Amino acid sequence: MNKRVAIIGAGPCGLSQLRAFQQAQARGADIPDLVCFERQSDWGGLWHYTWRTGLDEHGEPVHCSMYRYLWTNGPKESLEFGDYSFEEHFGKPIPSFPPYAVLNNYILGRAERSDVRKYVRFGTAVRRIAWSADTGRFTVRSTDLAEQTDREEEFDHVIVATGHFSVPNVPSFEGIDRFPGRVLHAHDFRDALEFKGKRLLIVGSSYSAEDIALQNLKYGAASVTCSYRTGAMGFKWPEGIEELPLVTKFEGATAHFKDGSTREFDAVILCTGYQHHFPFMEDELRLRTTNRLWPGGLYKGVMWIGNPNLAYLGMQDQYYTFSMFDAQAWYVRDVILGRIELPSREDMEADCAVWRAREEALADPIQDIDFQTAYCKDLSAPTDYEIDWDVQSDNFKHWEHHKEEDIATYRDHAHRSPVTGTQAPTHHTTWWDALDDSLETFMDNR
Ligand code: FAD
Ligand code: NA7
Repeated sequence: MNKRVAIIGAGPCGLSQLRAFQQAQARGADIPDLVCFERQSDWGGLWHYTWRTGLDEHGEPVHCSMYRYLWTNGPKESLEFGDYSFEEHFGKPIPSFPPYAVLNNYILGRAERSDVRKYVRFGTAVRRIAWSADTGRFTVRSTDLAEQTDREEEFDHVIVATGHFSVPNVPSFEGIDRFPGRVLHAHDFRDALEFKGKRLLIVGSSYSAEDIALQNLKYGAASVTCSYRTGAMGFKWPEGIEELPLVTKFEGATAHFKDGSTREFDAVILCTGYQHHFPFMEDELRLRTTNRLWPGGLYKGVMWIGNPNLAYLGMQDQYYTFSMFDAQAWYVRDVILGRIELPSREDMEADCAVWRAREEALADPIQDIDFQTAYCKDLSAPTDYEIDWDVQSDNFKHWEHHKEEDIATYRDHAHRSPVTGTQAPTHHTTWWDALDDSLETFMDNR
Protein backbone atom coordinates (compact mmCIF):
# COMPACT_ATOMS: atom_id res chain seq x y z
CA MET A 1 0.00 0.00 0.00
CA ASN A 2 1.54 3.33 -0.94
CA LYS A 3 -1.14 5.69 0.32
CA ARG A 4 0.20 8.48 2.52
CA VAL A 5 -1.56 9.52 5.72
CA ALA A 6 -0.78 12.70 7.68
CA ILE A 7 -1.69 12.73 11.36
CA ILE A 8 -1.53 16.21 12.90
CA GLY A 9 -0.68 16.06 16.62
CA ALA A 10 0.94 13.41 18.83
CA GLY A 11 -1.30 13.88 21.86
CA PRO A 12 -3.56 11.07 23.08
CA CYS A 13 -5.64 11.14 19.86
CA GLY A 14 -2.67 11.07 17.49
CA LEU A 15 -1.11 8.28 19.55
CA SER A 16 -4.36 6.28 19.41
CA GLN A 17 -4.26 6.62 15.63
CA LEU A 18 -0.67 5.41 15.41
CA ARG A 19 -1.45 2.49 17.71
CA ALA A 20 -4.51 1.57 15.63
CA PHE A 21 -2.43 1.28 12.45
CA GLN A 22 0.40 -0.52 14.22
CA GLN A 23 -2.01 -3.07 15.69
CA ALA A 24 -3.48 -3.77 12.24
CA GLN A 25 0.01 -4.22 10.86
CA ALA A 26 0.96 -6.59 13.69
CA ARG A 27 -2.09 -8.64 12.70
CA GLY A 28 -0.94 -8.88 9.10
CA ALA A 29 -2.48 -5.83 7.40
CA ASP A 30 -0.69 -3.72 4.82
CA ILE A 31 -0.71 -0.18 6.25
CA PRO A 32 -0.16 3.21 4.55
CA ASP A 33 2.91 5.41 5.01
CA LEU A 34 2.33 7.44 8.16
CA VAL A 35 3.69 10.86 9.09
CA CYS A 36 2.67 12.34 12.42
CA PHE A 37 3.46 16.05 12.75
CA GLU A 38 4.00 17.30 16.30
CA ARG A 39 4.78 20.91 17.10
CA GLN A 40 6.14 20.19 20.59
CA SER A 41 9.49 18.57 21.29
CA ASP A 42 7.87 15.50 22.84
CA TRP A 43 4.61 13.59 22.69
CA GLY A 44 1.66 13.35 25.09
CA GLY A 45 -0.22 16.51 23.98
CA LEU A 46 -1.73 18.36 26.94
CA TRP A 47 -0.22 15.76 29.26
CA HIS A 48 3.27 16.93 28.27
CA TYR A 49 3.53 19.49 31.07
CA THR A 50 5.60 22.61 30.66
CA TRP A 51 6.20 25.53 33.00
CA ARG A 52 6.09 27.85 30.00
CA THR A 53 3.13 30.08 29.21
CA GLY A 54 2.53 32.42 26.27
CA LEU A 55 5.04 31.63 23.54
CA ASP A 56 7.51 28.75 23.55
CA GLU A 57 11.21 28.73 22.75
CA HIS A 58 10.42 28.97 19.02
CA GLY A 59 7.84 31.75 19.38
CA GLU A 60 4.96 29.26 18.90
CA PRO A 61 1.90 29.34 21.18
CA VAL A 62 2.40 27.10 24.23
CA HIS A 63 0.01 24.15 23.89
CA CYS A 64 -0.09 23.05 27.54
CA SER A 65 -3.18 23.96 29.60
CA MET A 66 -2.31 21.59 32.42
CA TYR A 67 -1.01 22.70 35.78
CA ARG A 68 0.97 21.40 38.70
CA TYR A 69 -0.86 19.17 41.17
CA LEU A 70 -3.46 18.21 38.54
CA TRP A 71 -5.05 14.87 39.40
CA THR A 72 -7.39 13.22 36.91
CA ASN A 73 -10.91 14.58 37.32
CA GLY A 74 -12.59 11.37 36.11
CA PRO A 75 -11.91 7.78 37.21
CA LYS A 76 -8.95 6.29 35.35
CA GLU A 77 -11.03 3.14 34.79
CA SER A 78 -13.32 5.18 32.51
CA LEU A 79 -10.46 6.20 30.25
CA GLU A 80 -8.50 2.93 30.32
CA PHE A 81 -7.32 1.55 26.95
CA GLY A 82 -9.03 -1.70 25.94
CA ASP A 83 -5.73 -3.27 24.86
CA TYR A 84 -3.44 -2.02 27.63
CA SER A 85 -4.56 -1.98 31.25
CA PHE A 86 -3.14 0.19 34.03
CA GLU A 87 -2.34 -3.04 35.85
CA GLU A 88 -0.26 -4.30 32.93
CA HIS A 89 1.59 -0.97 32.68
CA PHE A 90 2.35 -0.48 36.39
CA GLY A 91 2.58 -4.18 37.33
CA LYS A 92 -0.03 -3.79 40.07
CA PRO A 93 -3.47 -2.26 40.61
CA ILE A 94 -3.29 1.47 41.39
CA PRO A 95 -5.88 3.92 42.83
CA SER A 96 -8.56 5.42 40.59
CA PHE A 97 -7.52 9.11 40.47
CA PRO A 98 -3.80 9.50 39.67
CA PRO A 99 -1.93 12.78 39.19
CA TYR A 100 -0.97 13.81 35.66
CA ALA A 101 2.56 12.38 35.76
CA VAL A 102 1.11 8.91 36.31
CA LEU A 103 -1.41 9.27 33.49
CA ASN A 104 1.22 10.60 31.13
CA ASN A 105 3.44 7.64 31.99
CA TYR A 106 0.58 5.27 31.14
CA ILE A 107 -0.26 6.95 27.80
CA LEU A 108 3.36 6.91 26.73
CA GLY A 109 3.81 3.32 27.92
CA ARG A 110 1.50 1.98 25.23
CA ALA A 111 2.97 4.27 22.58
CA GLU A 112 6.51 3.18 23.37
CA ARG A 113 5.61 -0.49 23.49
CA SER A 114 4.00 -0.29 20.09
CA ASP A 115 7.12 1.30 18.63
CA VAL A 116 5.39 4.21 16.88
CA ARG A 117 7.83 7.00 17.74
CA LYS A 118 9.51 6.49 14.38
CA TYR A 119 6.44 7.97 12.67
CA VAL A 120 6.55 11.27 14.58
CA ARG A 121 8.29 14.42 13.34
CA PHE A 122 8.78 16.42 16.51
CA GLY A 123 9.28 20.19 16.55
CA THR A 124 7.28 20.44 13.31
CA ALA A 125 4.27 22.74 13.11
CA VAL A 126 1.65 22.27 10.40
CA ARG A 127 0.89 25.63 8.78
CA ARG A 128 -1.51 24.90 5.95
CA ILE A 129 -3.65 22.04 4.69
CA ALA A 130 -5.35 22.38 1.32
CA TRP A 131 -7.24 19.91 -0.87
CA SER A 132 -6.80 19.63 -4.62
CA ALA A 133 -9.75 18.18 -6.50
CA ASP A 134 -7.41 17.78 -9.50
CA THR A 135 -4.92 15.49 -7.78
CA GLY A 136 -7.34 14.08 -5.21
CA ARG A 137 -4.72 14.75 -2.55
CA PHE A 138 -3.99 17.17 0.28
CA THR A 139 -1.00 19.48 0.35
CA VAL A 140 0.43 19.85 3.85
CA ARG A 141 2.84 22.70 4.55
CA SER A 142 4.88 22.44 7.73
CA THR A 143 7.75 24.23 9.43
CA ASP A 144 10.73 22.53 11.05
CA LEU A 145 10.95 24.85 14.07
CA ALA A 146 14.61 24.28 14.90
CA GLU A 147 15.79 24.78 11.31
CA GLN A 148 13.10 27.33 10.43
CA THR A 149 12.57 25.61 7.10
CA ASP A 150 9.25 24.98 5.36
CA ARG A 151 8.25 21.89 3.46
CA GLU A 152 5.25 20.94 1.30
CA GLU A 153 4.13 17.35 0.87
CA GLU A 154 1.15 15.52 -0.55
CA PHE A 155 -1.05 13.08 1.34
CA ASP A 156 -4.09 10.97 0.47
CA HIS A 157 -5.63 11.30 3.92
CA VAL A 158 -5.35 13.84 6.72
CA ILE A 159 -6.30 13.16 10.33
CA VAL A 160 -6.50 16.24 12.55
CA ALA A 161 -5.68 15.43 16.18
CA THR A 162 -4.65 18.84 17.49
CA GLY A 163 -7.05 18.95 20.47
CA HIS A 164 -9.41 21.75 21.45
CA PHE A 165 -8.42 22.75 24.97
CA SER A 166 -5.44 24.91 24.17
CA VAL A 167 -6.59 28.18 22.58
CA PRO A 168 -8.42 30.09 25.30
CA ASN A 169 -11.79 31.80 25.05
CA VAL A 170 -11.17 35.11 26.81
CA PRO A 171 -14.16 37.40 27.47
CA SER A 172 -13.68 40.91 28.79
CA PHE A 173 -15.45 42.75 31.61
CA GLU A 174 -15.85 46.49 32.28
CA GLY A 175 -12.98 47.78 34.41
CA ILE A 176 -10.93 44.56 34.26
CA ASP A 177 -8.15 46.49 32.50
CA ARG A 178 -7.64 48.49 35.70
CA PHE A 179 -7.88 45.56 38.15
CA PRO A 180 -4.81 45.96 40.40
CA GLY A 181 -3.85 42.26 40.59
CA ARG A 182 -3.04 39.33 38.34
CA VAL A 183 -5.64 38.43 35.67
CA LEU A 184 -5.12 35.24 33.68
CA HIS A 185 -6.96 32.53 31.77
CA ALA A 186 -6.95 28.91 33.02
CA HIS A 187 -4.69 28.06 30.03
CA ASP A 188 -1.89 30.03 31.72
CA PHE A 189 -2.54 28.77 35.26
CA ARG A 190 0.40 26.66 36.45
CA ASP A 191 0.82 26.66 40.23
CA ALA A 192 -1.75 27.22 42.98
CA LEU A 193 0.97 28.28 45.42
CA GLU A 194 1.06 31.60 43.56
CA PHE A 195 -2.37 32.34 45.07
CA LYS A 196 -1.67 31.24 48.63
CA GLY A 197 -3.29 33.71 51.04
CA LYS A 198 -5.06 35.51 48.16
CA ARG A 199 -8.74 36.27 47.58
CA LEU A 200 -9.46 34.69 44.23
CA LEU A 201 -12.22 35.31 41.71
CA ILE A 202 -12.88 32.52 39.21
CA VAL A 203 -15.14 33.17 36.22
CA GLY A 204 -16.83 30.07 34.72
CA SER A 205 -18.76 27.10 36.04
CA SER A 206 -17.43 24.01 34.32
CA TYR A 207 -14.56 21.53 34.88
CA SER A 208 -11.73 24.06 34.93
CA ALA A 209 -13.55 26.38 37.35
CA GLU A 210 -14.42 23.47 39.62
CA ASP A 211 -10.92 22.03 39.76
CA ILE A 212 -8.97 25.30 39.88
CA ALA A 213 -11.24 26.53 42.71
CA LEU A 214 -10.70 23.36 44.76
CA GLN A 215 -7.01 23.19 44.09
CA ASN A 216 -6.38 26.80 45.09
CA LEU A 217 -8.23 26.36 48.36
CA LYS A 218 -6.30 23.13 48.97
CA TYR A 219 -2.98 24.95 48.52
CA GLY A 220 -3.91 27.87 50.77
CA ALA A 221 -5.95 30.56 48.96
CA ALA A 222 -7.70 32.80 51.51
CA SER A 223 -11.03 32.52 49.67
CA VAL A 224 -12.40 31.51 46.28
CA THR A 225 -15.49 33.00 44.63
CA CYS A 226 -16.80 31.33 41.46
CA SER A 227 -18.94 33.45 39.17
CA TYR A 228 -21.33 31.75 36.73
CA ARG A 229 -23.03 32.93 33.57
CA THR A 230 -25.72 30.28 33.07
CA GLY A 231 -25.98 28.24 36.24
CA ALA A 232 -24.13 27.55 39.48
CA MET A 233 -22.15 24.33 39.80
CA GLY A 234 -24.11 23.77 43.00
CA PHE A 235 -21.70 21.42 44.75
CA LYS A 236 -21.46 21.08 48.50
CA TRP A 237 -18.29 23.19 48.59
CA PRO A 238 -15.77 23.14 51.40
CA GLU A 239 -15.70 26.27 53.56
CA GLY A 240 -13.85 29.01 51.68
CA ILE A 241 -15.53 28.52 48.27
CA GLU A 242 -18.73 30.33 47.29
CA GLU A 243 -20.66 30.82 44.05
CA LEU A 244 -22.15 34.08 42.78
CA PRO A 245 -23.87 35.08 39.51
CA LEU A 246 -21.84 36.69 36.74
CA VAL A 247 -19.46 39.54 37.45
CA THR A 248 -20.75 42.68 35.73
CA LYS A 249 -17.86 45.11 36.27
CA PHE A 250 -14.73 45.86 38.25
CA GLU A 251 -14.00 49.08 40.14
CA GLY A 252 -10.41 48.79 41.23
CA ALA A 253 -10.13 45.57 43.22
CA THR A 254 -13.90 45.43 43.77
CA ALA A 255 -16.02 43.16 41.58
CA HIS A 256 -19.73 43.78 41.16
CA PHE A 257 -22.01 40.82 40.54
CA LYS A 258 -25.36 40.49 38.79
CA ASP A 259 -27.24 40.01 42.07
CA GLY A 260 -25.93 43.38 43.35
CA SER A 261 -23.31 41.91 45.68
CA THR A 262 -19.69 43.08 45.70
CA ARG A 263 -16.39 41.52 46.79
CA GLU A 264 -12.74 42.56 46.80
CA PHE A 265 -10.19 40.31 45.13
CA ASP A 266 -6.43 39.95 44.75
CA ALA A 267 -6.49 37.91 41.52
CA VAL A 268 -8.83 36.75 38.75
CA ILE A 269 -8.71 33.47 36.82
CA LEU A 270 -10.93 33.22 33.75
CA CYS A 271 -12.03 29.58 33.47
CA THR A 272 -14.09 30.43 30.42
CA GLY A 273 -13.26 27.53 28.16
CA TYR A 274 -11.44 27.08 24.88
CA GLN A 275 -11.88 27.53 21.14
CA HIS A 276 -11.85 24.89 18.43
CA HIS A 277 -9.08 26.57 16.48
CA PHE A 278 -7.68 25.25 13.21
CA PRO A 279 -5.91 28.17 11.53
CA PHE A 280 -3.96 25.73 9.33
CA MET A 281 -7.07 24.29 7.64
CA GLU A 282 -8.30 25.84 4.42
CA ASP A 283 -11.71 27.38 4.78
CA GLU A 284 -13.91 24.58 3.47
CA LEU A 285 -12.12 21.93 5.53
CA ARG A 286 -12.24 23.83 8.82
CA LEU A 287 -14.37 22.46 11.66
CA ARG A 288 -16.38 25.21 13.34
CA THR A 289 -18.04 24.23 16.57
CA THR A 290 -18.47 25.02 20.23
CA ASN A 291 -17.52 22.52 22.93
CA ARG A 292 -20.42 20.05 22.72
CA LEU A 293 -21.12 16.33 22.66
CA TRP A 294 -22.09 16.28 18.98
CA PRO A 295 -20.12 18.74 16.81
CA GLY A 296 -21.76 18.97 13.38
CA GLY A 297 -20.30 18.07 10.00
CA LEU A 298 -18.57 14.87 11.14
CA TYR A 299 -20.03 11.46 10.23
CA LYS A 300 -19.68 9.15 13.23
CA GLY A 301 -18.21 12.18 14.99
CA VAL A 302 -14.97 11.82 12.98
CA MET A 303 -15.28 11.75 9.17
CA TRP A 304 -15.51 15.19 7.53
CA ILE A 305 -18.72 14.82 5.52
CA GLY A 306 -17.61 17.39 2.94
CA ASN A 307 -14.52 15.27 2.15
CA PRO A 308 -14.20 11.92 3.95
CA ASN A 309 -10.49 11.70 3.15
CA LEU A 310 -10.26 14.08 6.10
CA ALA A 311 -10.98 13.07 9.69
CA TYR A 312 -10.97 14.91 13.02
CA LEU A 313 -10.33 13.03 16.27
CA GLY A 314 -11.43 13.96 19.79
CA MET A 315 -13.46 17.06 18.88
CA GLN A 316 -16.34 16.24 21.23
CA ASP A 317 -16.84 17.57 24.73
CA GLN A 318 -15.40 14.77 26.77
CA TYR A 319 -16.69 12.42 29.41
CA TYR A 320 -14.85 9.58 27.69
CA THR A 321 -11.31 10.33 26.60
CA PHE A 322 -8.62 7.76 25.78
CA SER A 323 -10.94 4.81 25.08
CA MET A 324 -13.21 7.01 22.95
CA PHE A 325 -10.15 8.31 21.08
CA ASP A 326 -9.17 4.69 20.45
CA ALA A 327 -12.64 3.84 19.14
CA GLN A 328 -12.43 6.85 16.82
CA ALA A 329 -8.93 5.99 15.65
CA TRP A 330 -9.86 2.36 14.99
CA TYR A 331 -12.88 3.51 12.96
CA VAL A 332 -10.87 6.00 10.89
CA ARG A 333 -8.17 3.38 10.32
CA ASP A 334 -10.73 0.90 9.01
CA VAL A 335 -12.20 3.49 6.65
CA ILE A 336 -8.71 4.19 5.28
CA LEU A 337 -7.90 0.47 5.02
CA GLY A 338 -11.12 -0.05 3.06
CA ARG A 339 -12.64 -2.27 5.72
CA ILE A 340 -15.54 0.11 6.31
CA GLU A 341 -17.43 1.60 3.40
CA LEU A 342 -18.97 5.01 4.00
CA PRO A 343 -22.56 5.65 2.90
CA SER A 344 -23.61 8.45 0.53
CA ARG A 345 -23.23 12.07 1.60
CA GLU A 346 -27.01 12.33 2.10
CA ASP A 347 -27.03 9.28 4.37
CA MET A 348 -24.07 10.60 6.38
CA GLU A 349 -25.86 13.93 6.84
CA ALA A 350 -29.09 12.19 7.85
CA ASP A 351 -27.25 10.02 10.41
CA CYS A 352 -25.49 13.09 11.80
CA ALA A 353 -28.84 14.88 12.14
CA VAL A 354 -30.24 11.99 14.20
CA TRP A 355 -27.33 12.20 16.65
CA ARG A 356 -27.66 15.97 16.84
CA ALA A 357 -31.37 15.69 17.70
CA ARG A 358 -30.54 13.16 20.42
CA GLU A 359 -27.84 15.46 21.77
CA GLU A 360 -30.18 18.46 21.86
CA ALA A 361 -32.71 16.49 23.95
CA LEU A 362 -30.17 15.65 26.70
CA ALA A 363 -31.27 16.97 30.07
CA ASP A 364 -28.67 15.98 32.69
CA PRO A 365 -25.17 14.50 33.12
CA ILE A 366 -26.44 10.92 33.40
CA GLN A 367 -28.16 11.28 30.01
CA ASP A 368 -24.96 12.86 28.65
CA ILE A 369 -22.98 9.83 29.79
CA ASP A 370 -25.52 7.44 28.22
CA PHE A 371 -25.32 9.44 24.98
CA GLN A 372 -21.54 9.29 24.79
CA THR A 373 -21.56 5.59 25.74
CA ALA A 374 -24.02 4.87 22.92
CA TYR A 375 -21.76 6.81 20.55
CA CYS A 376 -18.66 4.84 21.57
CA LYS A 377 -20.50 1.53 21.17
CA ASP A 378 -21.80 2.54 17.74
CA LEU A 379 -18.32 3.56 16.65
CA SER A 380 -16.46 0.49 17.88
CA ALA A 381 -19.05 -2.09 16.74
CA PRO A 382 -17.72 -2.48 13.17
CA THR A 383 -14.05 -2.55 14.31
CA ASP A 384 -11.96 -4.97 16.38
CA TYR A 385 -11.60 -2.48 19.27
CA GLU A 386 -12.78 -4.13 22.45
CA ILE A 387 -13.59 -2.66 25.84
CA ASP A 388 -16.46 -3.07 28.27
CA TRP A 389 -18.21 0.28 27.68
CA ASP A 390 -20.87 -0.59 30.29
CA VAL A 391 -18.26 -0.81 33.04
CA GLN A 392 -16.78 2.53 31.94
CA SER A 393 -20.26 4.05 31.90
CA ASP A 394 -21.15 2.68 35.36
CA ASN A 395 -17.94 4.16 36.73
CA PHE A 396 -18.88 7.58 35.32
CA LYS A 397 -22.32 7.38 36.91
CA HIS A 398 -20.88 6.45 40.32
CA TRP A 399 -18.38 9.28 39.92
CA GLU A 400 -21.18 11.79 39.21
CA HIS A 401 -22.93 10.61 42.33
CA HIS A 402 -19.75 10.90 44.43
CA LYS A 403 -19.21 14.45 43.17
CA GLU A 404 -22.70 15.43 44.22
CA GLU A 405 -22.16 13.86 47.64
CA ASP A 406 -18.93 15.73 48.29
CA ILE A 407 -16.82 17.51 45.69
CA ALA A 408 -13.75 17.46 47.95
CA THR A 409 -13.72 13.66 48.38
CA TYR A 410 -14.88 12.13 45.07
CA ARG A 411 -11.27 11.30 44.22
CA ASP A 412 -10.98 9.13 47.33
CA HIS A 413 -13.32 6.50 45.86
CA ALA A 414 -12.22 3.37 43.99
CA HIS A 415 -13.60 2.07 40.69
CA ARG A 416 -13.51 -1.19 38.72
CA SER A 417 -11.35 -1.80 35.68
CA PRO A 418 -13.25 -2.54 32.46
CA VAL A 419 -10.20 -4.48 31.25
CA THR A 420 -9.10 -6.64 34.19
CA GLY A 421 -12.23 -6.48 36.38
CA THR A 422 -10.01 -5.48 39.35
CA GLN A 423 -11.46 -3.13 41.94
CA ALA A 424 -8.86 -0.39 42.48
CA PRO A 425 -7.21 0.03 45.89
CA THR A 426 -7.83 3.26 47.77
CA HIS A 427 -4.92 5.69 47.89
CA HIS A 428 -2.66 5.91 50.94
CA THR A 429 -3.61 9.61 51.42
CA THR A 430 -6.90 11.40 50.80
CA TRP A 431 -6.81 13.77 47.84
CA TRP A 432 -7.26 16.80 50.06
CA ASP A 433 -4.17 15.88 52.12
CA ALA A 434 -2.04 14.69 49.20
CA LEU A 435 0.09 17.74 48.40
CA ASP A 436 2.89 15.87 46.64
CA ASP A 437 1.70 14.79 43.20
CA SER A 438 4.85 12.99 42.03
CA LEU A 439 4.65 9.56 40.43
CA GLU A 440 7.05 8.18 43.04
CA THR A 441 4.91 9.24 46.01
CA PHE A 442 1.70 8.14 44.33
CA MET A 443 3.03 4.66 43.55
CA ASP A 444 4.15 4.11 47.14
CA ASN A 445 1.00 2.24 48.17
CA ARG A 446 1.76 1.77 51.81
P1 FAD B 1 -4.06 17.33 22.94
O1 FAD B 1 -3.73 16.58 24.15
O2 FAD B 1 -4.36 18.77 23.06
O3 FAD B 1 -2.87 17.10 21.87
C1 FAD B 1 -2.84 17.77 20.64
C2 FAD B 1 -1.43 17.76 20.07
O4 FAD B 1 -1.43 18.42 18.80
C3 FAD B 1 -0.42 18.52 20.93
O5 FAD B 1 0.68 17.70 21.22
C4 FAD B 1 -0.04 19.74 20.08
O6 FAD B 1 1.30 20.16 20.28
C5 FAD B 1 -0.26 19.22 18.67
N1 FAD B 1 -0.52 20.30 17.71
C6 FAD B 1 -1.42 21.31 17.81
N2 FAD B 1 -1.37 22.10 16.74
C7 FAD B 1 -0.40 21.60 15.92
C8 FAD B 1 0.11 21.98 14.65
N3 FAD B 1 -0.37 23.04 13.99
N4 FAD B 1 1.10 21.24 14.13
C9 FAD B 1 1.59 20.14 14.78
N5 FAD B 1 1.14 19.74 15.98
C10 FAD B 1 0.14 20.45 16.54
N6 FAD B 1 -8.85 14.19 30.19
C11 FAD B 1 -8.93 13.12 31.00
O7 FAD B 1 -9.19 12.01 30.54
N7 FAD B 1 -8.70 13.21 32.36
C12 FAD B 1 -8.36 14.39 32.91
O8 FAD B 1 -8.16 14.48 34.12
C13 FAD B 1 -8.25 15.54 32.07
N8 FAD B 1 -7.88 16.73 32.60
C14 FAD B 1 -7.74 17.80 31.77
C15 FAD B 1 -7.30 18.98 32.34
C16 FAD B 1 -7.13 20.11 31.56
C17 FAD B 1 -6.65 21.36 32.20
C18 FAD B 1 -7.41 20.03 30.17
C19 FAD B 1 -7.25 21.24 29.31
C20 FAD B 1 -7.86 18.86 29.60
C21 FAD B 1 -8.02 17.72 30.39
N9 FAD B 1 -8.44 16.49 29.87
C22 FAD B 1 -8.53 15.40 30.69
C23 FAD B 1 -8.90 16.37 28.47
C24 FAD B 1 -7.85 16.27 27.36
O9 FAD B 1 -8.47 16.95 26.32
C25 FAD B 1 -7.54 14.85 26.91
O10 FAD B 1 -7.11 14.06 27.99
C26 FAD B 1 -6.48 14.75 25.81
O11 FAD B 1 -5.29 15.42 26.13
C27 FAD B 1 -6.95 15.18 24.44
O12 FAD B 1 -6.05 14.65 23.50
P2 FAD B 1 -5.86 15.25 22.04
O13 FAD B 1 -4.83 14.39 21.39
O14 FAD B 1 -7.18 15.40 21.39
O15 FAD B 1 -5.35 16.73 22.22
P1 NA7 C 1 -15.85 24.18 29.25
O1 NA7 C 1 -16.27 22.89 29.84
O2 NA7 C 1 -16.05 24.36 27.79
O3 NA7 C 1 -16.63 25.33 30.05
C1 NA7 C 1 -16.48 26.68 29.74
C2 NA7 C 1 -17.06 27.52 30.87
O4 NA7 C 1 -16.81 28.89 30.60
C3 NA7 C 1 -18.57 27.38 31.05
O5 NA7 C 1 -18.89 27.36 32.41
C4 NA7 C 1 -19.09 28.66 30.39
O6 NA7 C 1 -20.30 29.09 30.92
C5 NA7 C 1 -18.00 29.62 30.76
N1 NA7 C 1 -17.97 30.81 29.90
C6 NA7 C 1 -17.69 30.89 28.58
N2 NA7 C 1 -17.76 32.17 28.16
C7 NA7 C 1 -18.10 32.90 29.23
C8 NA7 C 1 -18.33 34.28 29.43
N3 NA7 C 1 -18.24 35.16 28.42
N4 NA7 C 1 -18.66 34.72 30.67
C9 NA7 C 1 -18.77 33.84 31.69
N5 NA7 C 1 -18.57 32.52 31.57
C10 NA7 C 1 -18.24 32.05 30.35
O7 NA7 C 1 -14.31 24.47 29.54
P2 NA7 C 1 -13.41 24.07 30.79
O8 NA7 C 1 -12.13 24.82 30.63
O9 NA7 C 1 -14.13 24.23 32.06
O10 NA7 C 1 -13.12 22.53 30.60
C11 NA7 C 1 -12.37 22.08 29.48
C12 NA7 C 1 -11.57 20.86 29.77
O11 NA7 C 1 -10.54 21.21 30.69
C13 NA7 C 1 -12.35 19.73 30.38
O12 NA7 C 1 -12.32 18.58 29.57
C14 NA7 C 1 -11.67 19.47 31.70
O13 NA7 C 1 -11.49 18.12 31.98
C15 NA7 C 1 -10.47 20.29 31.74
P3 NA7 C 1 -21.74 28.69 30.32
O14 NA7 C 1 -22.12 27.45 31.05
O15 NA7 C 1 -21.56 28.49 28.85
O16 NA7 C 1 -22.58 29.84 30.65
